[in-house]
Amino acid sequence: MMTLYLDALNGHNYASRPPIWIMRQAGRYMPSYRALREKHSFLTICHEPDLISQVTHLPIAELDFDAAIVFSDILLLLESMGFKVEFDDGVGPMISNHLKTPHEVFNLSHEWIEQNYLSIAIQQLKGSLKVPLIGFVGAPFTLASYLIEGKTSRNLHLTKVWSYQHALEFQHLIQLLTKNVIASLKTQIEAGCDAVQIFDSWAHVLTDHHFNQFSLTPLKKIIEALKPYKVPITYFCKGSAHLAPLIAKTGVSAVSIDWTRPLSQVRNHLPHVALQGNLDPEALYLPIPDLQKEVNTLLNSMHCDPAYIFNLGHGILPNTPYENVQSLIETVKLH
Ligand code: 1CP
Repeated sequence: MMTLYLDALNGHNYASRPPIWIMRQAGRYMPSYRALREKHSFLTICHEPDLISQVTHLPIAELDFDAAIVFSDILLLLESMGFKVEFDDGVGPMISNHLKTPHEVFNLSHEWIEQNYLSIAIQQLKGSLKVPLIGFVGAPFTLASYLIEGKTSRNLHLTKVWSYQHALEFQHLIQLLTKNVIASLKTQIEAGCDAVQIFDSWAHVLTDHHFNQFSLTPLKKIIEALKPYKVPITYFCKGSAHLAPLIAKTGVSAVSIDWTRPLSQVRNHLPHVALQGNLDPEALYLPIPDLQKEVNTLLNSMHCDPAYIFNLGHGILPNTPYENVQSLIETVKLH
C-alpha cells in the first residue's frame, strides 16, 4: 500500500512531497460522478455497497490522490437513528422529522443500528484500494445542529438558543450522539478503515466555553474510546485555526485547518501534531499558472514538514474546473 498519507499522520513522512487528498473529492466537479448521478440518486449511491465502492474509487483512479475517503455522508448516521434524511438537488439536506421540541431528545432510542451497507463497502474497498482508506463521521455538535434545524443553517440560531435555554436536553443530545459517533467509528475501523476524520464543520459559531463543552469534551471521549485501535484521528472545524492549540491538546493525531490563517503560522504554535490544509477552495478557480503559483507558495511555506497533509481549507466546490484539480495534484506531486 502507498503509505505517504499515514506516514504524514504519524509525523514521519520524509518523502520529497506531502500526500494530497481533498475533502469531498468524489463529487459533482467530476464528469464521471455527474454521469453516475444521472442514473442514481445520492441516497441510492450511499446505500449500495457496490456503488459506494465505485464512487470512492473514482478520484483515485482518475486523479491519483494519496488517500481515499469512503463515499457517504455525515447525515446517514442520523438516518440510522430513525430520522428521515432527504437530499434534494439544489436545496441541500432536509430532515422532515427533525426535533421540534427540546424534550423530544429524551424519547430518542439509545439503540445503535449498524450501517451494514457501509461495513460491506469498506470491506470491498480494502480488497481493491492501493491507498489508505479514510472513514468519517460528523461530530456530535454538528450532527445536533442538523437534528434541531432540520437543514443546513447559516448561523445555527435555533441550535444555539436550545443550548442556552434547554441546557439539560442539549447536553443529553450531545451525549447520545457521542455514543453513536463512537459506535459508527468503531464499525468503520473494524471493517478496515486506516484512519478516520471527524467533521465538526459548524462548531465555529460557539463561544469558547461552549466549544469546550460541546466539541472538545466529546472529542476527548471519542479519542479515548478509539485508543485501543491505534488509528489516526483528524479533526476538522471550519474557522477554527485560532483554536488549533486547544484542539491538539485533546490528543487528536491531526488538525485540519481552513484557509483563514497561514498554515505555517499555525505550525509555529503547534510543533507536535499533524496539520492538514489549507488551500482556499476558491483558489481553484484561478487560471492554471496562478493556481500553480498559489499551491507552490503553500508548499514552500511548509518546507518538507514531515507531518503535513495537503488538502483544501474546506470541501471542494461542485462547479470547480476539473482541469484545475488535475493541475493542483500534478503541482503537489512534482514539488
Ligand atoms: O450528489 C450530490 O449532489 C450530493 C452532494 C453531496 C456529496 C457528494 C452531499 C450532500 N454529501 C456528499 C458526500 C460527502 N459529505 C462526503 C463524501 C466523501 C468525500 O469525498 O469527501 C463527506 C465527507 C461529507 C461530509 C458532510 N456532509 C459534511 C461535513 C464536511 C463539510 O463539508 O463541512 C456536511 C456538513 C454534510 C452535509 C451535507 N451533505 C450534502 C450537502 C449538500 C450537505 C450540506 C452542507 C454543504 O452544502 O456542504
